[in-house]
Amino acid sequence: MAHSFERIVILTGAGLSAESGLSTFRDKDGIWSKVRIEDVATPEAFMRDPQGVLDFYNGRRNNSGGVEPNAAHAALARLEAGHPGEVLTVTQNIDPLHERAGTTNLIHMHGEIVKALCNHCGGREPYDRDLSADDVCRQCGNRGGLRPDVVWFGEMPYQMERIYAALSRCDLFISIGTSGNVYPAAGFVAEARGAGARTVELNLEPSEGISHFDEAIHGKATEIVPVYVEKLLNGG
Ligand code: BJW
Repeated sequence: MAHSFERIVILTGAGLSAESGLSTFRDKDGIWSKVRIEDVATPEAFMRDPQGVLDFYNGRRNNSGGVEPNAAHAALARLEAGHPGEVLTVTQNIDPLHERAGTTNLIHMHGEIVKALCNHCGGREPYDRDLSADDVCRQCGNRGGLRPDVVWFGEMPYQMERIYAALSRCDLFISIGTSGNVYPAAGFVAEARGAGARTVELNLEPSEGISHFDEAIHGKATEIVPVYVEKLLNGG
């Protein structure tokens, strides 16, 4: 009988949403070829130029509103629904496409573009409008501290304890659409492998972490993820 896994952890990155029309970061025409990380994705950038940073994310929020989950998001939701064991999806993506495809056991480790975070009180709220540098927080009433609820360089990603606990118990780790440049996410494969999990990469091209994977399938997410998921759901 084919091997079946009990506890699966899936890590996803920008490549998963690329075919929905959202830009990746480090590909040739990616986001970091157009803006500098130091200007938009650090707490220092926000202190220096709050409205500039808010405008960048307002554009990203507006962009993600009209896009739809693709066949790879849908396949991962089918895996969660149909797999008899546990499936935890950890995404680095700030877009809402996993949940819109139906995934529920989901961690947005780099935050969510559809929420705002108050620098004054730490409160979070759903936010689908443009943020401006003099908006007032509905929870504490302070003006000027609202920012997108996203994790910038130098900030701690969300729910790390829960993620490491799942990595230490999983028997299959699947990394999809991520270049393996950004830590701590880039270290998850080594963590899972160290705990005895089988490690699989599904990506357009070999990632930085390729040597840590037991198996790699390279191609477009919408083509390779559904095929891989069907195989898993059929016990292999
Ligand atoms: C396809 C495809 C298709 C394309 N089908 N595939 C040295 C100095 C300073 C800091 C550090 C340092 N060394 C390590 C650090 C820490 C730092 C870090 O990792 N830096 C590295 C760059 C070196 N990390 C952090 O700061 C993190 N926090 C942290 O470590 O906390 C601990 C701590 C706190 C305080 C003090 C000390 C320690 C936080 C990282 C936050 C990352 N934030 C961003 C922005 C989020 C908001 C936003 O979206 O704007 O997250 S950066 C950006 O990169 C975004 C992504 O989630 C993340 C990962 O990118 P991803 O998803 O891998 O995208 P790409 O573009 O890189 O890759 C896409 C892949 O898809 C490619 O391989 C394509 O081939 C593929 N692809 N089309 C399938 N159709």
